[in-house]
Order: sequence, then C-alpha cells, then structure tokens
Amino acid sequence: MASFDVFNGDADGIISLVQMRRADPRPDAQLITGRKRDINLLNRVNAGAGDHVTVLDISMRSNIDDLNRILRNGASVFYADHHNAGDMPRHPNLHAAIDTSPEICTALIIDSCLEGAYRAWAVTAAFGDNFPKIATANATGLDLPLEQLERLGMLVNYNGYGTDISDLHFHPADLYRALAHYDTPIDFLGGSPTVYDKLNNGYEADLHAAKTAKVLDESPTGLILELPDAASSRRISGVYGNKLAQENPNRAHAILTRTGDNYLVSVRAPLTNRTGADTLCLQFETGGGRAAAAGINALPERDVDRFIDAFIEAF
Ligand SMILES: [Mn+2]
Repeated sequence: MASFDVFNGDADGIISLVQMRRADPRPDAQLITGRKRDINLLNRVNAGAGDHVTVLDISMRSNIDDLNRILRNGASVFYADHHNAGDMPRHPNLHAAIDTSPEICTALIIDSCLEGAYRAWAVTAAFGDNFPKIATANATGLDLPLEQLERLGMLVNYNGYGTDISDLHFHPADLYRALAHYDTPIDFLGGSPTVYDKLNNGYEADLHAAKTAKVLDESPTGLILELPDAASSRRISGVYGNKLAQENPNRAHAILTRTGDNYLVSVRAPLTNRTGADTLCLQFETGGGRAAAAGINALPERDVDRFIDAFIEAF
C-alpha cells in the first residue's frame, strides 16, 4: 500500500501538508508537487487498489480526469481545496473537504479538520496565500509573533514562482521537508535559520533588482515596467506586482518580463477599480485573464509600443 502526497508548491499547499503530516506522519509517502502554477499534478499519480492519495490546494476541476482514473483504479483519496471544483464525483473512496468561499484557504480547511492543532502554521499559510485579515482573525487570543509569521508565509509563497522549477530557490518538496520537522513556525524559525535566510536573502536581492527595472511609462494612473530575462525576474514579478498594487491602489500596473524575443506581460487593474485588465490583454494574440488581473504570454517586441498605447488608453 503506497501513499501519495500531492500538493501545490505555494505556501498554502506546503503548509497544509505540514499540518497533516505532523498529525498523521507518512514518512514513506511519495511527494508530488511543482511550482505554484503547476496545478495538473494528479496526472503524475499512479495509484491503485489499497493506495491512499492526499491532494491539497489544487483545483479539482483541473484534475478531474485523473481523479476519476485514480478512484476507478481503487485508491482512496482525501481532497482538500478552495478553488473552483467543478462537478465533484460521488465515490465512496473520495473524502473531499472543499470550501470555495472567498474567506478561506486550504490550510484553514485543514486547520478545522485538525481542530486547530497546528494553528500557527495555518495562520502562516493564510498570510502567504494573501489573506492577511483572515490570518489575523484566526490568531485571535493566541500569543503569536504575527509579523514574523506574515514574513515567513510571504517568503514560502514567493519561493513557488518561476517559469521552470530550476528558477526556484528550493524545490517545493524540499521546502516542505524543511518545514515539516517542526510543530510550529516559531520552532522552524529558531531551528532552521539557513533555510529562512536563503529565502529572505533571495527575496531581498530579487526585490532590489526589480526596483531598478526600466520604466517604460509612468503617470498618476499607470506604471509600466520592464524586467530583464533572468530567473530573479521570473521569481519576483508576480510578488512585486502585488506589492506595487498594495502601495499604489489607485494606479494600474504592467510588468513586462523579457523572455527571449518576446515579453511575458502581467497586468493589474487599480485595486480601487478592478476592471479593464482583460479587455486590454485580449487585444493581443496571446492575451487572457480576468478583469482585475490579466496577462499576455508572448508579446512580440514590435508590439510593445502598441501595448503601451493600449494600456494608457485603458487606464
Ligand atoms: Mn491556496
């Protein structure tokens, strides 16, 4: 009988599993994870009768065919998540804890399954998954160093970003193993300073590089930046875009990250008026996304001026 632990490589996925394996150790489980945007993870699971699969923080809708295959092959599955699940299959071997309300992340779903046994970890994950208010609310009455937990959650989340796993400071499975030694994040911070320092120093260096990015256009209502073709850009662009948006809520932002001959474009509408990002990006061949946050996968260099004009027009 084999065990498979399948989890998103971001703070929410990693820390959900940390809580579960503190409560129910499975040292022989095969770890299946990837960078944050790698969500089709169940296709790597070859489980059969008698095997057990734990799935954390990846959309059931995106993995439904493989979930059905695994259930058909006779494995049992525990599935916890907060993303859109689509039509959940009914199967006696599927135990699902799905809550898609906007006020919850997977680590908090696990926290309630475990009756708060590893609450400090859950709070750290909620910070890392960009739910600061919910994180703080769940720490009420506990004497926790919230600033430290917020920083740790942000750093674990940051580690998940990159175009390829080789961009990351730690493979998410290795980062999981480093955290899973400890009952609390406070113990981790005291016990594994080299892991923390590598993340923290990496973040600071990437952020420093991002702050020197070339400004393509700047006005009171919008900022367009260009980042160079480098792993540091691929790690920091998403986190940096969110940070700029938080600091300038009335301004729209676009970050163009050079990738070979093209640019990977990430657009954030102003936080105070979260519309227009999708219609802007859809004007370009490889564009798509949501009203508040959208992107273009490969913007050719010759289209950069047209993009700048369209961005100014949109915001
Ligand atoms: Mn999550």
